[in-house]
Amino acid sequence: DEVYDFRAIQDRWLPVWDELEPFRAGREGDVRPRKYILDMFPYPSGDLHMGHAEAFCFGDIVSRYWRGQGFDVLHPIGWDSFGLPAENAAIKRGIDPREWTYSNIDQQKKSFRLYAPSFDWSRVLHTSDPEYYKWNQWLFLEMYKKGLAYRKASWVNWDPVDQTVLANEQVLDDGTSERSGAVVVKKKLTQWYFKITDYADRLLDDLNQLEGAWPAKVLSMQRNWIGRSIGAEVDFEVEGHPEKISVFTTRPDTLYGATFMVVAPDADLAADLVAEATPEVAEAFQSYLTAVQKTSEVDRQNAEREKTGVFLHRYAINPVSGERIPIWAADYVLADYGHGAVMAVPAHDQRDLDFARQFDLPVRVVVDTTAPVTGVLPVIEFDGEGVPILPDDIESIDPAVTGRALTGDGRLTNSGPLNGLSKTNAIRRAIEVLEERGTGRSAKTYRLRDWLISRQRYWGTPIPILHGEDGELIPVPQEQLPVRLPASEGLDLKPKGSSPLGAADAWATVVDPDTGRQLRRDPDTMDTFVDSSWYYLRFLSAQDGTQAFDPAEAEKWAPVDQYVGGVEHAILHLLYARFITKVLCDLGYVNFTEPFSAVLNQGMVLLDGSKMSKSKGNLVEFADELDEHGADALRLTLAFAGPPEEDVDWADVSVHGSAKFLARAWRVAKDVSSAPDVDWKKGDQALRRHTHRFLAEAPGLTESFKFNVVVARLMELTNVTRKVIDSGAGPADPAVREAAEVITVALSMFAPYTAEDMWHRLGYEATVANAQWRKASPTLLVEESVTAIIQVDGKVRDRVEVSPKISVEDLEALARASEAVARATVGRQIVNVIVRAPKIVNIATTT
Ligand code: ANZ
Repeated sequence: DEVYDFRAIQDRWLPVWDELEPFRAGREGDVRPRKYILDMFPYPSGDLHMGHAEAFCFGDIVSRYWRGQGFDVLHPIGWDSFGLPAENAAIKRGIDPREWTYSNIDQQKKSFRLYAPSFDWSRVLHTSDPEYYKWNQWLFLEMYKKGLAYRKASWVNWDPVDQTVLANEQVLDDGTSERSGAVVVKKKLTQWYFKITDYADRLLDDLNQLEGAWPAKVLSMQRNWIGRSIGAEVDFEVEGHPEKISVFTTRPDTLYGATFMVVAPDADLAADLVAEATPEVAEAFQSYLTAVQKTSEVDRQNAEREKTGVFLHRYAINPVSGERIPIWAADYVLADYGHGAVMAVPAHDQRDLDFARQFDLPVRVVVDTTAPVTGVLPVIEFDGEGVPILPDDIESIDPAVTGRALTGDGRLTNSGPLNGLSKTNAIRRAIEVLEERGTGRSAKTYRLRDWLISRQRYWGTPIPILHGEDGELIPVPQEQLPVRLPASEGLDLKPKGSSPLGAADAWATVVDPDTGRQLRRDPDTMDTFVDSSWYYLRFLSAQDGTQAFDPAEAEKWAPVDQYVGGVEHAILHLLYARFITKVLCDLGYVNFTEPFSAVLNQGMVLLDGSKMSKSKGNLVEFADELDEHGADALRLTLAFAGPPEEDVDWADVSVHGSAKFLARAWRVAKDVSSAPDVDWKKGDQALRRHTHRFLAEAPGLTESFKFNVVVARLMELTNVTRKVIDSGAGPADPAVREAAEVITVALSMFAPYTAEDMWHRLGYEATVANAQWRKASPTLLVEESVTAIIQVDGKVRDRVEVSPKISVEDLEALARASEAVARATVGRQIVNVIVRAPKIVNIATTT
């Protein structure tokens, strides 16, 4: 007897699929509705790993499902092939980053081919190809024209190991580099930025339209990252200084409680203020600044840290009270948030209070938090006995005494025109007062910073700008794109703080054909997040040499219906792709504002509870698993392991179990002995009901990503089918064929090779990938019935067909409604009814 042999099955069908190219989307004349399913494209470091196996398995289930539902599905693949790891590996091994990158891509392509995700291979792209990065340069220039790409000198995050700048997003919470692990320091450099802050409101507000379709966690991470604060901008005159200082505050209601001002020592403003200071003050400031520059951002934001600062011997004037307040520099104020300066209200802000207590500055309460505010009950704390803890006397809540700032609601006091108002009303009134006097206005501030895109590294997209000796910036004309990367031969790629491209003299020097003057190419390359911010559009026109993408194709396919990938991209990549999509929409290239209509984040593949890694020595190699168990068993195992959003522990799964099930399913198809045109209606009714229940439930389960449940239902249906084959009408029963076909089509989402072989054995042509899901028949979804007997005074009077699950009440109601029962009880009274659902009802009457 023939046995299930996954290797033979793989060898048999792979060449057939290569020939058929069943996953080419958008063929001429295809009128099916469309779906665009996208997996986050891989980075070519080595071969594919188990994480890839999992993510691409889920994306493929979704793709194959929608094909089976009658859609023309676009499921493309490409490589995110620029970036530091290639360069670092190249430096370490002395080989060309190009060679390293493309040989890894070849390896991954081979592995993918065997793993068999349903990719449209005609649209492959690699971001390191000039045909691709040419359009990064085009995008850059489009943004430059609109003022959305600009240069500025500022303090940037500097990775001293990789010797390159990092975006804020690439600095971890502990202040180290996401890439090298080095402690990130600050360095002042002139760099290129994309003006993402212009889009902050839209990036925030448009998240509302993704509610429910994106993971809630990702939405909240995006919201926090953008971090919008609403409040006011207040202008303060400075004695003996020509310019006013503006501060951002979320609490303009506390303006009368501002007893000093603090500026960030590293803000230009601070340098301005000490410009005319006495040598002593200037010196104290300088040495403080030097110390601050060695302090990490994280330490500066740590509220627990002891407050430090220097008095600048200057005074600001409170615009509403006219009060004169001292100006200090302190590092708890950040240079690049708001205006880099705060009005300090120590009574109501903890950081300001800590500072005031450290340096003996006045504290003035302007919100009486003990006074009740209409509609808001004061918060009272209770001790263990349930006795309210109340302050003994008013002094006990004085912040200057307790060291605790009063941040709650209350009534304004010591505040002139604001006295008596609640916090919310006082905020509104304070803004009105400021606006009337022209010394302030309502304002918003964001945590989001502009996107720093310059990198001082080799393996990336050259920035298409020429520099004149006078500092003039000249965009490279469109017809000269791409600006190709020079060969790496002869260049020192080792990080040294300036881009290796600057040393490629022949490449970097350009003579202006019109004027004959010498120009130099910008030596920096773009952050690779630029590459991935729009790649989903390039797939629509991957071979188009005349434009980045065809807007007509974008109209047909985009936005992406389902995006699948890791939660590690929850902030950066998704935010940048959303931003660039909005830019392209504003430029008229696309007619939608969000790139990804739905996102699925897969969990991680762990081993023994921890993340797999080479250094831990707990790596399960994808290639080994693929070789040992075959693509289908591997894919099925990943789908069956649990909800896709959750982590999978490889120690807990059974690939053997999956392989056994595949063999069982395969034998069902092999055993079917009826012809394809057999009349299903004549088949075993119980099996047919089971099959149609599966057909009714599997689509909803698949669409809500409950792949593991679908697999479980498939296993059940396979077992029931096997029982019918081994008994009753046997393999010739038409219901057996029906079940086998349904199993085959559904199984093709998880195990395409096995399903293809089953499809062939059932008498059909390749490929099962084109087979359509059948609709569940409503009549077969009605439950089986049983016959209930109704007796009156011990005599059978009626029989009714009821559901085996009928309730006692329903069955009694049916019995009482029976005409036969009515006839049998004429002139009598029912005194007792005993119901044994679903079989029997006994009615007793007065006799
Ligand atoms: C006066 C005030 C009184 C404030 C009060 C708070 C409470 P979020 O919510 O994070 O936006 N601030 C403004 N710019 C700053 C900077 N560059 N570095 C450090 N702190 C800065 O915080 C806004 C508040 O943070 C602002 O409101 C300001 O202090 C401070 F009872 O102004 B507030």
